[in-house]
Amino acid sequence: MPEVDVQSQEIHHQDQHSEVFNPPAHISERAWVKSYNEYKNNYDASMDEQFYAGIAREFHWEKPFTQILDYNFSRKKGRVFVEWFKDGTTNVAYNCLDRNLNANRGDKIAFFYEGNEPTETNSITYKQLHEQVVDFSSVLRNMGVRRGHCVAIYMPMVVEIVVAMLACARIGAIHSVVFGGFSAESLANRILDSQARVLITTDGVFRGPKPVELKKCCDDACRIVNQQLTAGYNGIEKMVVYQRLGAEHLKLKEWVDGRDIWWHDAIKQIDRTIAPPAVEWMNAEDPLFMLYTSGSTGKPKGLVHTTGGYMVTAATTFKYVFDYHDQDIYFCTADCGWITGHTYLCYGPLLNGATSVLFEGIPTYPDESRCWRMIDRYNVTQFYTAPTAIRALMRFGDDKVTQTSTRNTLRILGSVGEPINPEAWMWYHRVVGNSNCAIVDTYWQTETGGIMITSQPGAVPTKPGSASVPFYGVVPAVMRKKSDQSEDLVLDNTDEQFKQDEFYEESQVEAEGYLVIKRPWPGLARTIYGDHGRYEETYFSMFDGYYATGDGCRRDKDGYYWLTGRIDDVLNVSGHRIGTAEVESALVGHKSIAEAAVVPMPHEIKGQGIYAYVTTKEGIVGDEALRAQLKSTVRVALGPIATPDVIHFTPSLPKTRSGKIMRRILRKIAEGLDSVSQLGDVSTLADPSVVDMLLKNK
Ligand code: 6R9
Repeated sequence: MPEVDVQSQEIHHQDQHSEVFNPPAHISERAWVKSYNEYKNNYDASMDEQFYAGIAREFHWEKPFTQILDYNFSRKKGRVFVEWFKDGTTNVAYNCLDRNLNANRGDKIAFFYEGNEPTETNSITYKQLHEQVVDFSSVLRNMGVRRGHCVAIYMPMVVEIVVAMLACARIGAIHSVVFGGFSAESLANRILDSQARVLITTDGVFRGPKPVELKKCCDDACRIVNQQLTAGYNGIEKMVVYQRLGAEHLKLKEWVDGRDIWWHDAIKQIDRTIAPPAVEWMNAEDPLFMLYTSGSTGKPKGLVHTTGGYMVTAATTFKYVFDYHDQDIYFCTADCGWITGHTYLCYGPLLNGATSVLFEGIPTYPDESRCWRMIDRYNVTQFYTAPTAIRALMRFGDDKVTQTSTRNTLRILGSVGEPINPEAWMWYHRVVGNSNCAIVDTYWQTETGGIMITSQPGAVPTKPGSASVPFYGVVPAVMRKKSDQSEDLVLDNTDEQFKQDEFYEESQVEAEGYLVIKRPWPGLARTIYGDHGRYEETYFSMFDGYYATGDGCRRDKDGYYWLTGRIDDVLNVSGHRIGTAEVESALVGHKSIAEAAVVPMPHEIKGQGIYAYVTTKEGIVGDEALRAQLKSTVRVALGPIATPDVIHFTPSLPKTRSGKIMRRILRKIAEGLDSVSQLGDVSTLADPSVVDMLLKNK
């Protein structure tokens, strides 16, 4: 990787936004890593596996590891596997809590909590959090949860979601957090896949002015689960309900005696005469949690993260990327239903003994200045959010930020979830950061466990729109097509078979193509729960010997990476991954629909919106009423985030002679291209007149 000329404020190639921002001096001075050279030296050192072994040894290991890394990324050579610190034993919850108590952080605040209403505030110290986790681990143990069992969690952002996650980790149970905005059906599918017997939820929650009935959703999910039981699996046997609202807000419509129990009652029932369950010492490669994410096919994948490697990646990336120091107050707006909430709200901060702000509400309630006021209220030093939130808040104007807060304590502003457009980047920098903060655009995935590509705030100059350079131990590469007409990177399912030998790894610094990673870093997910074949197929079959991210990218002359978006059938709506196949299958579930094809469309706030082409069954007219029904069908099946923005009725879909839908054409029409000449090659269509029809019906 070439040196970046940190003196120059301009870069000389054809970038639209060519400004380079050097790390502010006041940040570099106190940062863990103070210069590009220092970053580069560390990066070079991280090419040796001893680098992460050294970091791993800073944590408590009940039995020290003697092996560092063993792996195979090549299917041609056999089973794909990755093992870090394999013969060691440790416990992540112990390292998050007990280790901090031992380091005299017992009275340090772990979380400042702010509820949906700004008046609902609270805080919890490391000691108190530890007590709650130990108690809740007793509750789980009393319900028969043992090492290796899976526990499902469906909760809003209350402190108890972290308690539940850590209590699982403490006794070696695998948590599976399902985002509280997912539908009952999605929750049921995830429960069935993981065979969880215990489900933890809340009665409900207010999201802004709107009540959300989580317990009801769990009841519905359990009904769906109960219709699909298999030998040896009896569905949810225990549901623990944390009381967030109480009876005055929501009448619980259903209460199954013997199955359902209030969280506070379960705590009361703990037998204090017997010792709480001891910390379960886990092998480094034992699962810590699983988390579902959408892929190109209909069924969500339960990515499995293991103990030792994930712990090391979460802790290290948090420390360096947010330049976390002991007195800092860190605020991440992510929900624990997503990987960002796992790594950068729960595990990363706690492993560093950090103080964080945990926020239940939404950035626009009671008004659009909520987050900025919170930054002042808690003296936040690092703020981490998503481009979709930045764009949404930007729309309300600078005054909403500048007239309500000073944000003087801020040092670092993070972005995650999708590429951040330079306009939003500049606003974040200038308005939120008073032109005095470092921005870290962090590229990573559910699969990667932690941040992969980013700038370190005190060390690496930033270019708006580029995630910049790889983190320690991460070796990205760009795969390029030999016959590079570089038309469209996005894979089309009409590409008969993806032909590996048409690709090569670009050795030049400047390159454009598929982003892959060449060797394992500790936090990589090790498998898909119950389906290792699918794991190998999804991530290691495209390019033998490489982990395929599913993203396209460009690498500039300075070695900076510019992510260009997914190259598979995955949408990124407000930073959330949604498989086109999931939406399509929900749409064709409606009795009036024959076929559906879903593609992304540009969306000002969400980044990508959902554009659905549907054909109706014989004799059925596509009208406004049907449109509304279809939207609601998808909402019920998958949850509100998957609701299509546009439903386009068409008599037929563009198909090849072999009957495959040509999504390339549909994507271009959704992007607003409206003449046949702009749509590329349509000669392989079985019936080219379909295109005219699609354009006419727009
Ligand atoms: C952490 C997270 C992963 C997908 C990923 C990519 C996109 C995330 C990004 C980014 C450009 C960034 N993505 N961060 N693209 N710049 N800084 O979001 O995980 O929900 O699994 O999504 O999100 O397309 O492949 P996940």
